[in-house]
Amino acid sequence: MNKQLSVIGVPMDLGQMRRGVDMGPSAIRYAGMVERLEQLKYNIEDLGDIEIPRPKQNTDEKQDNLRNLNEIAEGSRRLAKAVDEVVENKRFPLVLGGDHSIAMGTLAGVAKHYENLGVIWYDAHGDLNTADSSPSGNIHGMPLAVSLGVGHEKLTSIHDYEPKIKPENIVIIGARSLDEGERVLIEEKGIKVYTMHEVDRMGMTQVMEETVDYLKDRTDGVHLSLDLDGLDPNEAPGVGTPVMGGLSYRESHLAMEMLHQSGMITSAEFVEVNPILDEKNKTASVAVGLMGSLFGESLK
Ligand code: Z70
Ligand code: MN
Ligand code: MN
Ligand code: MN
Repeated sequence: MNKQLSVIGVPMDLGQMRRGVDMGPSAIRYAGMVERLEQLKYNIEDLGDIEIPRPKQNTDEKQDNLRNLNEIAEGSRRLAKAVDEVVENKRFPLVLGGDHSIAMGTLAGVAKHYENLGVIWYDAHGDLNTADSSPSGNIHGMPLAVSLGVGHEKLTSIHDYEPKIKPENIVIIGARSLDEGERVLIEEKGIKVYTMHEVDRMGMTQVMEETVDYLKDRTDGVHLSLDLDGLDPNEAPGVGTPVMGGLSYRESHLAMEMLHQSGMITSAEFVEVNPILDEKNKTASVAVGLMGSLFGESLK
């Protein structure tokens, strides 16, 4: 794995309705991220936080079923530029959310540098909605569709190219809440999904072996987009949209350890940590622990 890490915080809370997720980057840093990764002999450069525009209109107002469209598009452009520069400098971008809408900017910055960027989407949700299919108008439910080039032009065109990724290079893990339009898109595009049903039947070991196997031949880099709500809310309570029956702490560490062993991860983001909804920074600590496993902590 690339030992040169650049950390970028994204205090974004405009992609959904719960305030507080903009404090996610601070909570993750406060949980000891830098110290943890320095122990693993990484060189860490913290680039601080991206400035996110404040919405002019009331956040409750949603134009075209796309709440805060212009502010999110602008924030994503700024993030894409910063991430692009990190990859350009041959460093590993580690992005801290913020709600999951930030993945549009992260992927825009990363995918430019790869022919076939793989994406592991570790999440209770598919985040494959469009303005037409979204039940909420919340853009954090749309970033994976947008990155495929499906959605509003102001979002799909971020960083001046599209699409960012190809459907056959995506693996979704932990899904247990998919809207009707998202199921249609998964079917239409042939996206690989391991729902909780498959995780329970096959076990996380086989899910990760298959995921690594599937991505290793077809991709030239892999981005991990980890939404903390992929985990069970008993173990990661500080998230805006908890869904019961999630991936366990143990399964998640195993998944991160196996990704480390694969050596295939070239960028990562940890999103949806909301310290206001958390219990004593538990979810941020879980995020930092998972980073530890992803970046190579081991007991032997
Ligand atoms: C729902 C929507 C979502 C995250 C919730 C929820 C989407 N599918 N994404 N929490 N991270 O509103 O589109
Ligand atoms: Mn570049
Ligand atoms: Mn998500
Ligand atoms: Mn989610």
